[in-house]
Amino acid sequence: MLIKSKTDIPASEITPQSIYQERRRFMQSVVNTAFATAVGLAAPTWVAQARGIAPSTDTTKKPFFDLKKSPFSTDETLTPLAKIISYANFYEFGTDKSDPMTHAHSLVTRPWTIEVVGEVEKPGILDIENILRDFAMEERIYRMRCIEGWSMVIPWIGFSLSELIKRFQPTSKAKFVQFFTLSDPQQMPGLKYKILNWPYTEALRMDEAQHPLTLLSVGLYGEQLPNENGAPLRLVVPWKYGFKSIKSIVKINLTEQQPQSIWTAYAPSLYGFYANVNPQVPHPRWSQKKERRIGEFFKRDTLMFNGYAEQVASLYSGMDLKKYY
Ligand SMILES: Nc1nc2c(c(=O)[nH]1)N[C@H]1C(S)=C(S)[C@@H](COP(=O)(O)O)O[C@H]1N2
Ligand SMILES: [Mo]
Repeated sequence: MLIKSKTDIPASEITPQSIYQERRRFMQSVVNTAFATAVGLAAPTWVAQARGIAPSTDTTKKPFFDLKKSPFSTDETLTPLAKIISYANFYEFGTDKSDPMTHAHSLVTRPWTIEVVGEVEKPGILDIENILRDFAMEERIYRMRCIEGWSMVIPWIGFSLSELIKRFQPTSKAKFVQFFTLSDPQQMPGLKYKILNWPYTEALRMDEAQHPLTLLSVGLYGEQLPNENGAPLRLVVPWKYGFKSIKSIVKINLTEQQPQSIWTAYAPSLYGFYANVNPQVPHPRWSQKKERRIGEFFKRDTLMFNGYAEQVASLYSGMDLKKYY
């Protein structure tokens, strides 16, 4: 076994990605928990390095080990961690892409609970620590496309939303799943600006929510979610525009009627309930035909359902996707 010692490599050469890639290869080839722990201790510094600040000693940012690799993963080039953190939409912290990096440190992610209510036999509250302990986490590398025309490839960590929904036993009336982000002006400076009708909410149809691709994410790049990307728990729906993938969830409500989301309430003609990635349905402001993969120069064609048509197209058979945009 040949492992180059960390001390042989100048710090400037240790990028989050190179460590991560090296570690992935390593984890794939050996099962050695003691050594994995030693390697893992370096992990919490990656996010801090990417932000250009001192490493956090926060023990809630523990890395993940021995993750199952999801077969749903793409093998496209990963977007660098520094880009994922610094080019983010999280309006609770401001509307610029870099605002979350400047302000999201004030988000307090422990203790954190998620309340599940509505059309369920067993409404209740889950603690994030229990979620991390009880659900089998896996790595899923997904494409993500924003309606603004940029895209990324992100190595998420999480588990299918369907696993969580199951626990609360939906009633036969449950047709939609609605999500709420934390709304605390003390922690979220962007809430001062009433540009949107806070709290941030989103919703999925029940079959979309239960689709195996639909992920509840608790981490990326091998460690727990950076605040900028929606710590400690956020939704990831890879065949829909980014705005559906709601961050920092505190409440889930199962409903019989189709709920509004923050964006459909803001401008129903611009933001539809479905928001499936669809190059054929233009947005008045941004064409949806092409996209810029962050880090690339030339634009690429946007794929139907963001390239996940094989898995999800059947959810919409018989629907006019120009009408149900
Ligand atoms: N609570 C909340 N969730 C949110 C947003 C937001 O402003 N607030 N922005 C959405 C948009 S428009 C996008 S493109 C994605 C971006 O996720 P990322 O920054 O992790 O890439 O988050 C979505 N989830
Ligand atoms: Mo977005």
